[in-house]
Amino acid sequence: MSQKTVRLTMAQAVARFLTRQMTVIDGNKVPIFGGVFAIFGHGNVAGVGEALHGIKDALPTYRAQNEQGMANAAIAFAKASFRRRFMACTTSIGPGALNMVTSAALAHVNRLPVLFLPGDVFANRRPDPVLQQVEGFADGTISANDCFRPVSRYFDRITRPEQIIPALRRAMQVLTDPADCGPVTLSLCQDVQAEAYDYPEAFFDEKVWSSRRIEPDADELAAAIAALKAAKSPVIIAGGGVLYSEASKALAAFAEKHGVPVVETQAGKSSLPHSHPLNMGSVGVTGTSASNQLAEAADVVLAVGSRLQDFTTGSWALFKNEGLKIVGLNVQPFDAAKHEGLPLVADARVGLERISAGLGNHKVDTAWTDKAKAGKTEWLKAADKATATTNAALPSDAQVIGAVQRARGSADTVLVCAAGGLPGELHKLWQAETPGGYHMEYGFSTMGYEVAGGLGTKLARPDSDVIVMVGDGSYMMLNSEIASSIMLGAKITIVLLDNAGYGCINRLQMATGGANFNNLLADTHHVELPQIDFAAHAGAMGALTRKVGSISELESALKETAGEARTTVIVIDTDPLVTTDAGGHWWDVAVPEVSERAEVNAARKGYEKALASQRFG
Ligand SMILES: Cc1ncc(C[n+]2csc(CCOP(=O)(O)OP(=O)(O)O)c2C)c(N)n1
Ligand SMILES: [Mg+2]
Repeated sequence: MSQKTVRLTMAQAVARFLTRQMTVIDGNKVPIFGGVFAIFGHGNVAGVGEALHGIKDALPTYRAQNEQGMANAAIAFAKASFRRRFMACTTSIGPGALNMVTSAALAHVNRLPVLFLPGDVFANRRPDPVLQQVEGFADGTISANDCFRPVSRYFDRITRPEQIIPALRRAMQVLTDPADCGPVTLSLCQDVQAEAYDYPEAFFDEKVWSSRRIEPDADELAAAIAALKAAKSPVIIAGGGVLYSEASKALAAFAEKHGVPVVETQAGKSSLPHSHPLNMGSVGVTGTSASNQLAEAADVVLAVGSRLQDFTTGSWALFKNEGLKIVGLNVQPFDAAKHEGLPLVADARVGLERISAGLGNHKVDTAWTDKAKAGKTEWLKAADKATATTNAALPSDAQVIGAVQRARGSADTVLVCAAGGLPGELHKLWQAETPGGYHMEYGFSTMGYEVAGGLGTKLARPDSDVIVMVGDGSYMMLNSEIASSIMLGAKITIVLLDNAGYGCINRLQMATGGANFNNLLADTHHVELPQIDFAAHAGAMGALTRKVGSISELESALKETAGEARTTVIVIDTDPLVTTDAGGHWWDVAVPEVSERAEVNAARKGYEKALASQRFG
């Protein structure tokens, strides 16, 4: 059999292949790759760079400022697209490539698809060692890119041009697989990028990908139905999998029909509208009192699309019911069986529908649902109090959240955040009405994700009002994609809360008995305290900026700049010490067993007491 072939470089084959991968969104066929972020250097400019130029009308290339930033933007694009679409990122070798490793881990933890195409050293080894080559004394096959291996769902190094055929096929399979989904790294040796090969034309045939919905196994389904039928006090934990499965309607129908209250993880928040009577809000360490009192009493927890990380489970001290049963409804068996759960390996939407059908008209005793509703009413009073404006000299994060909500909270808003004190406050207090209206990267909680994440979100959802809330610490770590957002005309609004340091870590330090040390700028070793003019800094990158002096000024600024086409940064000074007392739960942070500090010894006593309520499973 003679196959029709086309002679291309390996990099040209990659580029052409990417343009042929499609998916269907709302009935329209669209490219599954939303674009390529690229920072060129030796190792990708000649090979991949030439190839991307050749296809730039079919697949746009975006020039970013920092590899970690662009990778975070690409990952945010996938998250905001509910994993239906994703992006590729290409870098030079060495430092350019390694700048993406943190992002690879971020995507790995959060189960988000992204295709990394770092350049690699010469496969033929003739010019070795090339600039930026890491030389292993004992292993000739090692390059810097081996760092991607533990944080990639699929890693491959391309040392011959024809290897790209199976590698790209496998890459697409991983990127589109709901269970194995995560970062793929194809490490492209620079000489091989430029090498020509006669590729089969069929390799470039258009392929339309759809999302697989896994049906449950009959025995697992029967066990899950039996557990829920017997439950007196069931609770549903809605994780990110609910959003990725677009299962919000099925979840609402399930909760209403069977009277089961829903609590939300950081990744799962916005699964149900905040106003839904059975949405109890956030759960766990940053949970509402409404959610946590139900979780404490629950005899059956139906965990839907959740990794059950420590913030969700209160480090496994949250659930107090002796006979607790966890039903793990998850596409990934690894997650479904956690903590001796009854696994129900299935797509979230399909799983909810099948359990519901099995339950028929079974409904939990109304006393349990009424308790939930009463708890929510109580919580909403506490939340209103926390977000209301006072005449304190410095506002709290909660008050800033209240202002952003009042000024710009709508069905079109997407709130983006990742690290610092804000995720906890937002988890408790932000009121999201639309699925995906809350975009929190809290699997890895990576400082510096916020601004870049806002950019990626805007690229995925150009019609949304993307609002980034970020602390001064996170902003200082990575802010340069503000310039990219200006270049791309991708308007985001950044609310920067300046409390002059790492407020949340300072509070954690105090809570564990530590001295105030090296977190707030005032507590650092310094010759001069930095007085950072954040508005001037962001303005220098082209953003519109405002520095506001109060909550009411913030609200006005947010309203006035809503219609602006340009990325806007609004800076407000905040109190580093105040957080919302209501709600919340203990979190396991190991306190030193011996110390010369009396405060540490006291904290250790409290810690040991708390450990006693931890379930070990
Ligand atoms: C890349 C990275 N480095 C360190 C941390 C640990 N960390 C978590 S929050 C935080 C401080 C965040 O400061 P800021 O953004 O100002 O928020 P604040 O705590 O003041 O609300 C630190 C250092 C992290 N999550 N990510
Ligand atoms: Mg801060």
